[in-house]
Amino acid sequence: MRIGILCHPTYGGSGVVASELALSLAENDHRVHLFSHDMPPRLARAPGPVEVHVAQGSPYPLFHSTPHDLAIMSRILDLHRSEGLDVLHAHYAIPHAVSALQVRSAAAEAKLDPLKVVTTLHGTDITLVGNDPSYAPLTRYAIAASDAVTAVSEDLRRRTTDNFEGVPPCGIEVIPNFVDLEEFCPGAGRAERPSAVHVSNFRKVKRVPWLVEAFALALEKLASRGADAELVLVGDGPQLGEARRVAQQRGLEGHVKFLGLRDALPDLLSPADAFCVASTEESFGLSALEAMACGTAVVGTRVGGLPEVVEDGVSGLLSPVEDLAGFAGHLASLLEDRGRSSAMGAAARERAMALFDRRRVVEQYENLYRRLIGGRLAS
Ligand code: GMT
Repeated sequence: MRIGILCHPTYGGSGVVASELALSLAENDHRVHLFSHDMPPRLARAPGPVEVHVAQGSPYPLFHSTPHDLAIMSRILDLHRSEGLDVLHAHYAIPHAVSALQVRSAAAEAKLDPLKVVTTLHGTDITLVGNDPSYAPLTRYAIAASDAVTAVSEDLRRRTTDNFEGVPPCGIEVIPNFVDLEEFCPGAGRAERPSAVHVSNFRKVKRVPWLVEAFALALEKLASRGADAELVLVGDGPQLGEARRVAQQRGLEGHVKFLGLRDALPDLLSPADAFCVASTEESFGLSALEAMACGTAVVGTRVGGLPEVVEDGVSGLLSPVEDLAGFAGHLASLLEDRGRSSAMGAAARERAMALFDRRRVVEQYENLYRRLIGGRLAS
């Protein structure tokens, strides 16, 4: 199949899923083009035969900001005219699903080969951005007009049909996120000092300062029993400064490490006794899944699709979103009882293998594409 993938060039989340999907499809001998306004970091480091198109557009005094979405749409249309695409797969509803639909109608107008649009909803494109009154009408249109819509969890499918009246639940297929089990795998063993790790873009929804507060409480519990631990924070974003301030106020120097943006995620995830996710919303929790594949148990909040990824009490411990003491208690218990954290980590790896194996999930996308273009492929 000739497949175009349209995504944000993000370090995590939908940018990673789109990049890994593009690489996997190319590995399965499809012709794959990826379109974005910058190079997605996961793809930049991979040698796979995906053709990447970075389109940014030209600045012009009349434009308030350079409209790279229009430049991307032009690039896709141009490529469709010269090489042809069967499927255009948009990751994140705003603006990509809208851009893909616009290309589909421009192609029809020009009597080019018909192009099928698949939209994958990732979370905040529905719950925050897409639901904002300034975008909601267009999000609703994008969902209704796509040839197929997928959501990364049952929870996101439910929230989409609740938020956007008139969208039938059967019209959205759940295809979960996935992980490469060879790249993300258990390493040589635990670090000597018990440790917890967190990876994110430090946006407000991730509540990193709250997590540092929870770690401070957990550390108090451990210290009262003569034990020690550290928290490793990986990533960068708007709440980094606030997280640093909380760490300083709570006297956590020497206990909290800020590593900034890092690529060597499996090496950072696998030695940890726990992976922490303190989000107020999480449609899936891809970094939690990557940690699980590395054999690391998750301490998290019971929000969104996270309970579909982490089996509470088996592959991790979840607590209600406002329960700081409960979260801290879970964290302390895994940092203190390394036998328990290892057993949960092993169960987490098993779950990642059973439900979220890259090869099996990519096959679900291929089947969806084939269903959409089946007749044409046969001819
Ligand atoms: O909202 C974000 O954090 C960004 C978004 C993305 O596009 O990067 O992340 C969402 O998509 C990920 C991939 O499907 C999911 O694993 C995240 O849970 C989801 N984030 C939220 O729902 C907050």
